[in-house]
Amino acid sequence: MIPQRLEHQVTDKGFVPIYATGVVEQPWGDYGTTDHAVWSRLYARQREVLRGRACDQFLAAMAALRMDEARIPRFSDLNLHLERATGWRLVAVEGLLPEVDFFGHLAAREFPVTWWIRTPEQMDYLTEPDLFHDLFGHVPLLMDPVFADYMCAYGRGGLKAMGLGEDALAQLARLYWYTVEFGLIRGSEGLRIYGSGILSSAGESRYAVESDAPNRIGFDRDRIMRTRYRIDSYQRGYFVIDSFEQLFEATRPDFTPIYARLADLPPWAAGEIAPGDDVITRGTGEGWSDTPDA
Ligand code: HBI
Ligand code: FE
Repeated sequence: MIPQRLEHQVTDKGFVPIYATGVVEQPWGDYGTTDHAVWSRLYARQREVLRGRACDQFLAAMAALRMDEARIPRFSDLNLHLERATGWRLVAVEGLLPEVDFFGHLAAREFPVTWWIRTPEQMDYLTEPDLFHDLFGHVPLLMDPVFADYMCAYGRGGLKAMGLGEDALAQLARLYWYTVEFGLIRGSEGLRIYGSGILSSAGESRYAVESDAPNRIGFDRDRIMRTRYRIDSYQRGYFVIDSFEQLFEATRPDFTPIYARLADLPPWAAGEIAPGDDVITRGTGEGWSDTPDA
């Protein structure tokens, strides 16, 4: 899809054209020395942290994409690899999009990437997704054919859920949170990371795989869709898939009757173990605050 130019917007990076559904042109020439240095430091740190912690598909995709470690990549360069591998392409956006636009992009196999990068003071934490989270965290797995199809199915499911009300959207958001953002996968080498929220965080990469504090529970779609999550701390529970095929298969059925059935059941707290859970590790709960779940 060629985005339609709607208007221009003046930002602190200059005069940026705004396209339909939030798409802008990546203002690559406007990145400064500090922007490239932040990318480079974050990239180098995660390259070390993720060895032996990220799943093989992520590590292989990073090698295939040949992202520049010294400078922020141009989305147009990455699109050459992505389009050939799975038909996905990146579009630059200002930040979080309205759900309808976000789902529409995913359904069209377009991943919206926030074009701006955090400041050196925000190396370890920021409250909204930036370029490092979106590009480093989300984009490599779009090179994997099965994961790429899961993301597209999620977008189509999201568009459909928009007509079904808030309960359906809340359940679908939990599925996204506990898979795309904070998912773990188990293989022959043990637990590995595939969730982008973990992959883009040095602290949570170590915590999610090695800490005794969180629960780790075998993937269960309906259980996840009933589970609250944390937005201001590391997760209290992670859900563990065996393969991306398992993930994709879980999204194959029509969710409409599933949403209706689950809406009548109470939600699980973020740190809770539910009856019937396939408990891989039971967390100690160390360091959990008494603030409420999201
Ligand atoms: N927009 N750019 C962007 N990136 C996201 O990850 C995103 C979004 N809008 C909505 C959204 N995520 C959430 O509502 C998901 O749960 C769908
Ligand atoms: Fe994200």
